[in-house]
Amino acid sequence: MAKEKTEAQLAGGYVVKKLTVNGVPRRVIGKPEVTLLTVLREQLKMTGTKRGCNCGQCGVCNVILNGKVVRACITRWKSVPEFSQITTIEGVGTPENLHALQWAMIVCGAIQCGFCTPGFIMCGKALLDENKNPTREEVRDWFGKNWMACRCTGYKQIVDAVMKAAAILRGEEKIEELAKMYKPGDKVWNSSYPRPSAVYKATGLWDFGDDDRLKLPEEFLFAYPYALEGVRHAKVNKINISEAEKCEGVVKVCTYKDVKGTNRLRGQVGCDSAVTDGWERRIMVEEGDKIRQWGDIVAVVVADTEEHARAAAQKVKVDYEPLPELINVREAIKEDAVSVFDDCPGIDGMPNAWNKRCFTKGEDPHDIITNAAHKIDDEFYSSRQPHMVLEADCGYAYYDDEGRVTIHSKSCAIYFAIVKLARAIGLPPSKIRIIENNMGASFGYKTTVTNEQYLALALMTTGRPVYMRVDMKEHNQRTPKRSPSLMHIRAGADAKGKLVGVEGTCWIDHGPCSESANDLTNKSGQFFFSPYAYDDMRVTAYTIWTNHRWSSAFRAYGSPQIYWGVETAMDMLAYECGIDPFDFREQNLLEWAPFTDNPRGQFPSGYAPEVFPLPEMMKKARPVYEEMKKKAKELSTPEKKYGVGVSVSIYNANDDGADESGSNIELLKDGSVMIYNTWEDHGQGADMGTVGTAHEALRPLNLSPEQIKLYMNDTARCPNSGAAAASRSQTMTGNAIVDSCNKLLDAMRKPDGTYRTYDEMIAEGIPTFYEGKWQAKIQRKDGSVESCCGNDKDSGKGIPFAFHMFAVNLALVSVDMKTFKAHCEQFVLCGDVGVINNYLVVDGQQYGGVAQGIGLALTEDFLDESKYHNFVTMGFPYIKDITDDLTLIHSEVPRPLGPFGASGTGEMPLSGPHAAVGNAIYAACGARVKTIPAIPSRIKEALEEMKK
Ligand code: MCN
Ligand code: FES
Ligand code: FES
Repeated sequence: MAKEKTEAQLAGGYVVKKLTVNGVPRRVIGKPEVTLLTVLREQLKMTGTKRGCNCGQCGVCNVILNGKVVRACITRWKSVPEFSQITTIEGVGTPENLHALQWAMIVCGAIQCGFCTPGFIMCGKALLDENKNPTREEVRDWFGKNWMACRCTGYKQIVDAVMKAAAILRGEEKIEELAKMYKPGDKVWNSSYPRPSAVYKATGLWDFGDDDRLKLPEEFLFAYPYALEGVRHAKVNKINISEAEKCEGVVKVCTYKDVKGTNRLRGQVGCDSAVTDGWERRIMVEEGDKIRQWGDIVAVVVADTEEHARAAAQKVKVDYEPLPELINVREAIKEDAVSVFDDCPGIDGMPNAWNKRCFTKGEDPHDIITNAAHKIDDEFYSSRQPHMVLEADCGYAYYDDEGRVTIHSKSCAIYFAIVKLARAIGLPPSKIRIIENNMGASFGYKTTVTNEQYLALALMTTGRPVYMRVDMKEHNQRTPKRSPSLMHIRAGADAKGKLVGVEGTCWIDHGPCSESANDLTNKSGQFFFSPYAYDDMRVTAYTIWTNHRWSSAFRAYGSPQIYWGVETAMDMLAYECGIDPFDFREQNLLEWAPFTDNPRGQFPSGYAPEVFPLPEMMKKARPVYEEMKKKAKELSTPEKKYGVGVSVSIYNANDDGADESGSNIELLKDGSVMIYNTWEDHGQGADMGTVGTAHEALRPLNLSPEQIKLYMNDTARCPNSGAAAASRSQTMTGNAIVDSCNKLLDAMRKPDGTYRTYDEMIAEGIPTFYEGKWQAKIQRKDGSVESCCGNDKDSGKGIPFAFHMFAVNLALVSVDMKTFKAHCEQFVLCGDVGVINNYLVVDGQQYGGVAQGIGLALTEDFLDESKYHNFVTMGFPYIKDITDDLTLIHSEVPRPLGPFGASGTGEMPLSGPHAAVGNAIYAACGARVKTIPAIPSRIKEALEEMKK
């Protein structure tokens, strides 16, 4: 303290320091214990520096302090030396005058959601300031040492960017050349044109929800949703808010009694074969009802400040009786298990295993498998993967000028959110407006409502605008996760290694919420041994109620679960047959037979995909596989063993059944166009997707990409494009964009084939605004089309999907035979996503998806909420956990009904990599791990099992 007095003047408990911030001398006042991050963001409004984990585990808050990169969230104001030089992202470069690293991040495709981008740029700049000639490994070590986390990119393109920036700084490459990469008139479709938002993300100017908070009008209140810490299952007798109401700054303490509507959120939206509607999900816990999971909200405290709201929440008293907790699927399906919904009106006495979905093909294969020359019969378990976004849930709400409850949030399904909310909060849909905030990624959890209901409640009960955020710990504890799946799989092959029958039962742990359970549970059947040919199949899948986290969408929804079981089973069967696992898969590929009755050519739902590029993809992948096997053999020692694993996966690129999308276009006076749609942007690149597609559709107009303007993701102004889910936007919204562009072109086209100007259109009274639409359908050989439809619940028959994506995954993995730790050393993804709109985007999607797949295979899990609430305990894959030896091999087979031949890509790269990694562990050391993540104890256990 004495030392501090000499460094700074003390004034009323505040510490005043003279500093230079981004070259500007300033006198800054802060409380000694607050963090540098708080001073920068909350006081100086330098929102380019982000707040993520807030505990030193992600690096989004990096600044350069006296030449060293520091994480501002763990740097106390009192420890910042007086006269320090601080550089934040705002001081690195501007859109007109970018630093080399900012340029490089943009043109290397290293920016997706952009939440981590300022932090990486600060960290990378600090390295380049000292070393202009780093090796890739030095860059990776540097980011690793500095706890840099990115959930979107898989890191490879970020390292590419640092290497490129280093080359620019050494004078070997010129920024001017990068700036000239695109020339007007060039094709934007099927190119590497950088996404429009990248420049703002690279300069810290892209505001996310919590940045907006600091720029909202002063009258916004703060709303804090309160849940009982550690309670997963309990009968609630009484909720007492009287003490909380008396606390300083409190405007209102809301309970279920304040909810004007049914208090039950609608869950199932857009599924045409739903047996559940999700009405059991409460906004607020009711007296006399139950808490069914950690994080069920009992009160929302609205106060003048966050501090006051949080303090008052601690005074809410709940009288409850604890009940036995069902936190895993094995316990929940026991005969004598307590029922999660024994006292829920409408679903009283419902068993924990429900929503039975059956898929059948040919004969019952049970005896066929029993009598087969080779067979496997085993159980597999896939984990509760956490999404681990770097931006915690936040949002705000107010009444707009038309009196609508207007909610800004991270929603990636803004029209669905209205349907989910309306009856529950007691408003007609027309009185609700949702606007998507810039998102620090979602990976699907925001397909549902997580904070919108509390924002609406706080706004409607106080009549005053409100802001809400939770900290990262609460975010992780309360948001939904990927459903774990327990799978019992049997499969048989004949003496030559041909599949003769497959059979499975799957139990999907969905937590205490039925929302979207149909779609998810169906995936187990839809993709059961889907890349392969066989005559006979039976699959039964159940949804299971438990008291663990409720399940939401997570990238590749449902497919990592089933491919973990199926692709591990295929591997085991290959070894049983004595056939190389690659050969075994290749010789059993689906005998693609569209529009026939041949069961060997069709998916379990009884239809064939629109194209089937897997045979060619396997051919391309084979030499790579052989090379990797050779490498594994050469590298293996008794201490460290190497092996190569393969998996094949297929996933859909539109929503189940009757999916549809809309997108509108308007010709503007200056000859540019405005596109209106709700292609929500998690970070995947909805802006680029829209610009690339529209630019191609409008090529006759010879527009520059800047002349394609975007008005996106506001339900009051944009048509319903559906959710940015199911990898459906490029196909569904892409087609709607093309439809609207075609209508505009038709209207603008003159008899001589040239195009009218805006003024000519107006003069001739021709409308300048057009609505585009698209419905999911398949095309028959004779050109006729048939609409998609959902799966029959007893036979599984249906045509749920119009578009598909394909992957062959190859992993080279090492296993340390002392520690039993596995590491993925090399990964090759041979993928087909149709014709590619944008290579930077697609590469980024695929690297990032593979990284999440490696994480799923080896480290990521979400068990007890009291421990699994930070990135380290949840097994976040940092840069050194993800190999830099990542290769993508693109096959671009055009889709007959895809926009310019495109399919989707978002979820393809996360469907199968984990299974390739698991199979590589077996190839390396003989440990057959059947439960992911394959942590050292499981590998050790599997090795011991093998020795028995
Ligand atoms: N694309 C392309 N060419 C193709 C196919 C797609 O250039 N042939 C581009 C599209 O233009 C788009 C991107 O790839 O920019 C993804 O397109 P698509 O597969 O249609 O997926 P959506 O736009 O519907 O995005 C959702 C999808 C899903 S379901 C999840 S979950 C997801 C994901 O994409 N979450 C993400 N990718 C993510 N990426 C980031 N960074 N953050 C998330 O939260
Ligand atoms: Fe500071 Fe994560 S390290 S916010
Ligand atoms: Fe890194 Fe999204 S781009 S977290």
